[in-house]
Amino acid sequence: MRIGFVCYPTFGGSGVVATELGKALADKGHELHFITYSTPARMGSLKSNLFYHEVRVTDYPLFDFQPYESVLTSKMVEIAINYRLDILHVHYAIPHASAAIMARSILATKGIYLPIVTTLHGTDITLLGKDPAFEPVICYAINESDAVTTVSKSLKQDTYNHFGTDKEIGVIPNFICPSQYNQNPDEQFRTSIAPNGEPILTHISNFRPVKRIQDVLQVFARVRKTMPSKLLLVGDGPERSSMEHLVKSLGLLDDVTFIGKIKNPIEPLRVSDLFLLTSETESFGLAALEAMASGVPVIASNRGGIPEVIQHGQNGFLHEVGDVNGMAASAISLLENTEMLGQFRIQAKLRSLDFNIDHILPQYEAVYHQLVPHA
Ligand code: GMT
Repeated sequence: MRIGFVCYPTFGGSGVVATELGKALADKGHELHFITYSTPARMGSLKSNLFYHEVRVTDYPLFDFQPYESVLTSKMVEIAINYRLDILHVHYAIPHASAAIMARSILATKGIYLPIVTTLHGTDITLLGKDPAFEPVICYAINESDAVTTVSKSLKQDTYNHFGTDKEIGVIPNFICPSQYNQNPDEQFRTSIAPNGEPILTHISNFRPVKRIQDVLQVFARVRKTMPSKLLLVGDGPERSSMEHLVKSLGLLDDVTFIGKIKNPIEPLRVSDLFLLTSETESFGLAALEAMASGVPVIASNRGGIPEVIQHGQNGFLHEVGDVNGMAASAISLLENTEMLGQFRIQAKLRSLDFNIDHILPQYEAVYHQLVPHA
């Protein structure tokens, strides 16, 4: 099948899921065309059936705001025609799904049928979806897509709640590729972070307010009061400098390391003992699943799709949003009990295998085949 993929090329969860899915589909023999404004962060090396088409917006002096959505639409039309795409799979509602609907209409005027699969990832529904500036466009894009999927049952319910749509929505969870998690930890890196063998707690995100990184720091401050320990913060975003100030005012400068954006989050996960995800909400929590695949239990908030991934008391602990005392108590109880921590590590890895890409990829293929039975 010839499939167009539109996604954000960044390190954000939706871009990562789209890129890994696209690569896996190409490995299975499909022809994959990524259409986006820069090379997807997790793209890796190109293959003969894996293409990247750049959407380049020309900087006309007339525009205060560059019309990216129009240029993206034109690119989708061009690629669909030139490469005879069978289907277009867009990740994130805006502007990808709305642009795709426009592209489909343009193609229809040329006698070309291009079905659109839209995968909703979270903030397109839970944050932007609530904003009247976007709501009508997102709702239209959902209703007009040929198939819609969400990455968790919780996000499906949120979509119904926010948009009052009766569109049929399939749930296809996010996934991991287990083979990426088989390497040993980099002991030199571990020693550089925790020279005396202290436990390492880790958080990875795009440092947006929804992640509540202040809670990560408050949890760590409580753990640090009880035992020598280290906190590794991976990623970057709008909250980073205020969090650096908070680290200073909590007196944690010697024990917290900000390592910024990195290409491969599995490297820090391999040296971690616990993962913290204190978000206000998460449609799924891909970072938590990646931690579990690395054998790292997770302390998290019990919101959104997180409970569909982490099993409380087996491979992690879930608490109310903002319950930093509860989260810290759970973290301390695990770190103080090496036998329990070992069990949780095994259970975390086992649980992650429920999300093996080998189970998930056929679910997407089934959606494509339903829309294009003869491709
Ligand atoms: O986590 C983010 O803020 C990035 C965002 C994105 O759209 O890239 O992530 C969302 O999609 C991920 C992949 O499906 C999910 O694992 C994340 O839970 C979701 N983030 C939120 O719902 C806040």
